[in-house]
Amino acid sequence: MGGFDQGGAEPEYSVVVPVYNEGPNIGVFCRVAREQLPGNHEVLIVYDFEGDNTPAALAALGAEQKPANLRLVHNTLGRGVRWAIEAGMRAARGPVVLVTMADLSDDFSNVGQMVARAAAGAEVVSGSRYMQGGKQIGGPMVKSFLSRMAGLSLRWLTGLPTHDPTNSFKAYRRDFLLRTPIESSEGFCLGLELTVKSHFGGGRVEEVPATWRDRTAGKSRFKLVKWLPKYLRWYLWALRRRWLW
Ligand SMILES: Nc1nc2c(ncn2[C@@H]2O[C@H](COP(=O)(O)OP(=O)(O)O)[C@@H](O)[C@H]2O)c(=O)[nH]1
Ligand SMILES: [Mg+2]
Repeated sequence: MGGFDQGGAEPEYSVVVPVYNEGPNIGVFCRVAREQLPGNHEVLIVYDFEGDNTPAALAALGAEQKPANLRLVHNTLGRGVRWAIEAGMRAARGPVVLVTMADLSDDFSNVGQMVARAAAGAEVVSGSRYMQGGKQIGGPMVKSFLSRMAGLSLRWLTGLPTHDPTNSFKAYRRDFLLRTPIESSEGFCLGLELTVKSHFGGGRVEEVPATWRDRTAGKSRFKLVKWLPKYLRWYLWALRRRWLW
């Protein structure tokens, strides 16, 4: 990837990784990030509370086992992944912010393309499991089904230019994030919120094929029943924006 001077203060992109007791996973995450993330970037690991086991596990790693530009960010905005992601976005220094997960649910093969498209003007670039070339492996059937249906139907009903607006694996332009308040109260639905806000605000939304895998270690903290209404809010918001005014 071209772009910024490797020695400059500003990285080409920032990688935001929310963590909740990912001590057992973070070493492998760091290795894969070192090996596979392209270009000049920084990695921001965002934890919520002092007792979280991720910072200690990171401290036990040698410098050569971690991404070169790693920053640990203590999220003080509020507990939970919704606030952790925003804390990471606010701490990011690159012009493009990539959100991904510590359990390595996202495949990094197309990160270069996602970042390049955001750098070229797309406000939101969705990693897309439901377009040709994308894949979803494992995870609860109901969750996958609802997420796929939400994405495909929104695309048909509102013209949203991605098959997969609910995937959290996305690249955002930081200038778009800075002028777009996040209203979602919890969970991961801020990804859907930002995607529909960009599109209906006149911004460019694009997608790149992505593969998502369920975690192999630890437990998912995704609360399907509790968070469903939060997704529905932005689903209906998009429908109204398309058809009522
Ligand atoms: N900071 C923070 N990160 C969280 C929280 N819950 C989950 N995460 C992180 O969000 C990412 C995805 O979480 P996960 O439970 O695997 O969700 P799933 O992949 O949708 O099943 C992982 O990196 C988690 O460590 C939380 O309450 N706070
Ligand atoms: Mg996961």
